[in-house]
Amino acid sequence: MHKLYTRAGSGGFVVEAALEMAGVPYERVDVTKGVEPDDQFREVSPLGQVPAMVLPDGTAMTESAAIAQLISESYPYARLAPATDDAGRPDFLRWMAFQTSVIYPAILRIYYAPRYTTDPAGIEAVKAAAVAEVDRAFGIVDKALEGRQWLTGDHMSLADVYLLMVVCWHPEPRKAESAWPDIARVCAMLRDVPVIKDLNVRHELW
Ligand SMILES: N[C@@H](CCC(=O)N[C@@H](CS)C(=O)NCC(=O)O)C(=O)O
Repeated sequence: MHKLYTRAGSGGFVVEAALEMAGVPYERVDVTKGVEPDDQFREVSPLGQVPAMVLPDGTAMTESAAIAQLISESYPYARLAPATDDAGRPDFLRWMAFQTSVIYPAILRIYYAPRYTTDPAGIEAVKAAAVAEVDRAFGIVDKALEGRQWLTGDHMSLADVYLLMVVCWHPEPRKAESAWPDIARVCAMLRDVPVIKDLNVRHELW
């Protein structure tokens, strides 16, 4: 069985959504924020971060986007991502990578700002620059959504679920409604998907 190290409100959200949408049973291990990781968790996740997953064959994996993508490939019947020969595949790969390499790290700079400067007086500046970077990135995603239903075209994918998650982490979680209307539209559709709605009872993202 898959074993998922996660925490409410964390990047574990997209992985839990993927497993649940695919109907894959998994064991959830809740990792408490701020508590020094024990040796077993550190072995699975050297940075002590969630999500981290141990596959049924014992392989350990970190990185939310990589885990989500692996699940989509392992259970293609769930249609969590466009197939490799689908026209939506390049967009899927692009937006998963963009979100995990541009948006997620910028959000970490907001909430873990002291890690990103050796100057205590610079913390607020780190946060302000990170918010500006997140806003710029959401502007790019919003533009890409113009005239299309989902990030990859006509079918919802994990790239959209990832987007909902990172939008909810914005320090002004309702900003999408006024600033990024197409992102707000996609998020509204997702909040009505039963699995996502149920998952939010635990994650309280919105
Ligand atoms: N690149 C990683 C980032 C994971 C990450 O930063 N997770 C946060 C929670 S959302 C965490 O566990 N932070 C604890 C820490 O860094 O000490 C991913 O995409 O999974």
